[in-house]
Amino acid sequence: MSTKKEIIFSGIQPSGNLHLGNYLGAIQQWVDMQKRLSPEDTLIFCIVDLHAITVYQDPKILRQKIREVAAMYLACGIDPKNAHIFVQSENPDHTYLSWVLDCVVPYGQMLRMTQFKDKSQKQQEGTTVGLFNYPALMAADILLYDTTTVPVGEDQKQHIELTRDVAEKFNSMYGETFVLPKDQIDTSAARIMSLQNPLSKMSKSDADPFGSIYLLDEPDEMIKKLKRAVTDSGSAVSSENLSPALTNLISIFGKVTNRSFEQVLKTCEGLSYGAFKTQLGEAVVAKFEPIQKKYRALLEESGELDRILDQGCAAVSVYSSAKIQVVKERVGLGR
Ligand code: ATP
Ligand code: LTN
Repeated sequence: MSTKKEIIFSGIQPSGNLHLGNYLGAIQQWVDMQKRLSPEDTLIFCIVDLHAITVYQDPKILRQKIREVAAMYLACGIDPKNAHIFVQSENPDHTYLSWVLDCVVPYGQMLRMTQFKDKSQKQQEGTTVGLFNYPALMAADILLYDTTTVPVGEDQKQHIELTRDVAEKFNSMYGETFVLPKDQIDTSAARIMSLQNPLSKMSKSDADPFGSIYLLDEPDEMIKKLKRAVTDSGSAVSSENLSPALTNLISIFGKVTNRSFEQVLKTCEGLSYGAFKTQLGEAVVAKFEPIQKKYRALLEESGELDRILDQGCAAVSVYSSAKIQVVKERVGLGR
């Protein structure tokens, strides 16, 4: 990390079970950044429950998922001594700034958001104004803390571009207020694809359970899903003929064993698809078994989780409330 003070912010929606894409595209980067942290840097990881309700969530399940996502951050190695972990809806500064930004973001730019186009197509008449405004709330999350770097998967790139644009526009309308953040995308895991359809991304909201490996899947389930993963008409791993499905599986293998794509390809060259998938399954299980153990222990010790989330929220509120004061003054809100 550079010598300049970094403020890192990211979040995941508690909208379902976390999967390999969330881990490899987001959480693993966060853990790596934490290892390279310098004492002046700040890490903030949020459970973005207000974003989750842009698509209907069963209230009882949502409450449970919020705790589960928080426990999963910790089990994967985020250390509350280094990072603030908090629940988005517990800090009302996010919704406050979101409204102000709604009044700055051009409507035409919001219409171009590809995530909205995809999700609204799936929701049809269930599409809400919240789903449309989603990127303004995300911009608020990021801008409240003078965030410099946002580690995410590739699908979030456009939202971070919009965040920069809205920050720039606000600064030019009202005076220098927000820092322009940049994204950080791990190109080797930017877009983990569904195991059943290598042209669509692995996603919490995928209806086909065989498309995703969930971090809490039982070991035999993980192995079964990988065995069932679609490949192509070939029968053995060959660098001559790499289909999107095989490329995805090799990327996953590389990431869970800390090797490059090329290293995996070299050692697996010539292996039958069956043998390759068995090795991959064993590697995925070996990676997640210790995380699952830690996760279960954390959920049992529920007091500890609450303490961490309370402390996280108290700490971030100090930053965000100061920023809201500046925003009010700049915009002329209140007395
Ligand atoms: P949903 O299906 O509910 O929209 P999701 O599975 O896309 O959820 P998010 O909560 O939107 O997950 O994403 C959390 C983080 O995980 C983001 O940084 C996102 O870019 C990353 N991410 C999600 N899916 C993938 C994927 N398939 N590959 C790489 N990164 C991913
Ligand atoms: N939109 C993100 C989740 C998210 C987020 C953020 C990520 C909400 N606010 C701020 C980074 C920074 C997604 O992954 N779907």
